[in-house]
Amino acid sequence: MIYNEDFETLPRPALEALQLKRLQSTLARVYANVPFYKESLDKAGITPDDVKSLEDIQKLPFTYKQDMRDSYPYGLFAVPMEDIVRIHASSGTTGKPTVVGYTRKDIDVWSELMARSFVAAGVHKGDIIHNAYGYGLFTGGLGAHYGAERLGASVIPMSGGNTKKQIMIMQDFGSTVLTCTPSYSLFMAEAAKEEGIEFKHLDLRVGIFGAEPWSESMRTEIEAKLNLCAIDIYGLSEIMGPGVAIECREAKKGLHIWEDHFIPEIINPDTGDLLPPGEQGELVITTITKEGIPLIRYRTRDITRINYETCACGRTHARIDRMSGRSDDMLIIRGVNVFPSQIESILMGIEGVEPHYLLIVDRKDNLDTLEVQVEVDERLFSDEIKHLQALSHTIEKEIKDILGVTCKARLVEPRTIARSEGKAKRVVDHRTKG
Ligand code: DLL
Repeated sequence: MIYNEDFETLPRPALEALQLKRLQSTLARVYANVPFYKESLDKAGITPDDVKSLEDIQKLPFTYKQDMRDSYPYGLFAVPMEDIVRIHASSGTTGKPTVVGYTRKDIDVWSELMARSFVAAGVHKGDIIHNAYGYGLFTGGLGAHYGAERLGASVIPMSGGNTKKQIMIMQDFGSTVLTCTPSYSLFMAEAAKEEGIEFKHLDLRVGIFGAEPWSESMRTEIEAKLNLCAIDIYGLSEIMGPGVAIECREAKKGLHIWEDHFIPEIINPDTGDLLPPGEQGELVITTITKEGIPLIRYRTRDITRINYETCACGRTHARIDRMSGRSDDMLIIRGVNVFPSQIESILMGIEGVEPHYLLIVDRKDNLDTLEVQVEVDERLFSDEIKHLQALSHTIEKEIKDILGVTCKARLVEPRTIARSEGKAKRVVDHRTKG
């Protein structure tokens, strides 16, 4: 099923023509209304009229998260405050949050793109959507909520937290779709087990998980534990919120990015040069219909690949790969680059290891150290010490063989690693950065 057949299956030449038209109009708007963009285009010696083809986008300067921080809170807004009907913010790890504003039309477009995303994931009007993304400044809760209402499904506005109650509601209300972070879904699976409730007896069919990196092996684990089809959804508040891209149920191979509203590019993060399709690099997004806070060539820091091949589902919009992580979350351990998701993939492939882990990075005697704390199966934990030692050894060896990183595996008892109701914290880095 396709929600908006006309736009989602638009032949690429028509799609690209639409993108160019929308890009030109966005540039004219930001040049006239946002001093930051007037300055940055003037500095680059470009006027909106110089953009005559989609390739010309490469002439435009990038926008960084720091630019949003520098203009905190409303400096990059392109419309007067009286036209802003909603404000969200993303909490960075340091300093002030990044603030975004939406006009009524922006909310309308966002709702449509979330509705499209739901349908791509196999959700329909008759579904009961249990929405456990947090409601508040975070875009997850309200983004999914408005999309569910636009689709006409029944949405349960749970937000995160109170996990036991979540399970009861899911069971009693007959929820068929679960929306939350992948890590929270596993926490729910665990809580249900403690309550003696089996997911296979619930009505859940589909889970729409995102807001944090997760691996293909984590998907397998979630699908087995929650007895549903797990779909990856991507988004970021700076660009809109959830629903920038989603996997289609038919192929489950890459996330369609809604190209009639966003222009994606993959660049080499060090040089800023465009990379050919299929090569891994940083995702850069230009919004081409947003009114409140349009962004030109926004550096997402998310690492992925792009694929323009036609998809089995009939959608013509490009697909991006499951995110490997953010360039700023990439760990450099004794010179080797590692994403937490790569370690996750290895752990999930090892028998007896549970999907709860924490990476502790430190520096001792000028050498980086990595400790991989991971929970193990209850039965294993009460097993003989030599089995645990063998398991630690396997983990250390696989990580060394596959990623080239030396680590120390520390097996911990079930339920010792903190659970998350939102985005999971996977890394504690004790090294002083910079
Ligand atoms: O996390 C929006 C969202 C809500 C997406 C619900 C999906 C579902 P922010 O809080 O601004 O917005 O965080 C955005 O989260 O740049 C990525 O690094 C990461 N991220 C989001 N979705 C995924 C995903 C929301 N599916 C940042 N896989 C992004 C990996 C993701 N990382």
